[in-house]
Amino acid sequence: KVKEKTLAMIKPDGVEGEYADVIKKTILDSGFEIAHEIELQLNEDTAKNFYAEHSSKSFFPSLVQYMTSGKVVIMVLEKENAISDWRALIGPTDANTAKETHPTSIRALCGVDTGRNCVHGSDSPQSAAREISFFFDKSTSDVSQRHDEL
Ligand code: DAT
Ligand code: MG
Repeated sequence: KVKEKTLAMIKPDGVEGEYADVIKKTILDSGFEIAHEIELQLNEDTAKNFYAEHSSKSFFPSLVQYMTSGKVVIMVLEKENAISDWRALIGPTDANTAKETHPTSIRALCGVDTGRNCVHGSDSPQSAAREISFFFDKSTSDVSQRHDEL
């Protein structure tokens, strides 16, 4: 079967809370390969562009503030059904819902509420393609040039 790629991100409170290693172990134990990985600090423009689809929402300023509050770890995950399987593994957007209904999910593990939910996952093949090329140079596995521009 054909492998699929998705974009995963450990958000600032996940990195600060030192959840990166346990999240990466969960990723590997769940059969994903980590094809690329970078750690960086998002600036305001990058966070706004990444979440452009939410720019008209009332929570947008706090989302941008949160996403620029510390370093993030961005990964390209690869396996069959990577997009939907990663969404299932992270759980619902609201970490409180995750704790109630998906107690083994990553957002149940390290999320706080709807806004601070510690991880991101692409929600569709279109989003995955956009988000992977947003952070990583398509033609090469050398990401340094691309992320130096962010
Ligand atoms: P997801 O991250 O599950 O794809 P989304 O795309 O609807 O969720 O929203 C993107 C991020 O925006 C989400 O991870 C956290 C923030 N967010 C969404 N809804 C929110 C709300 N009602 N209040 C505060 N932040 C919210
Ligand atoms: Mg989303």
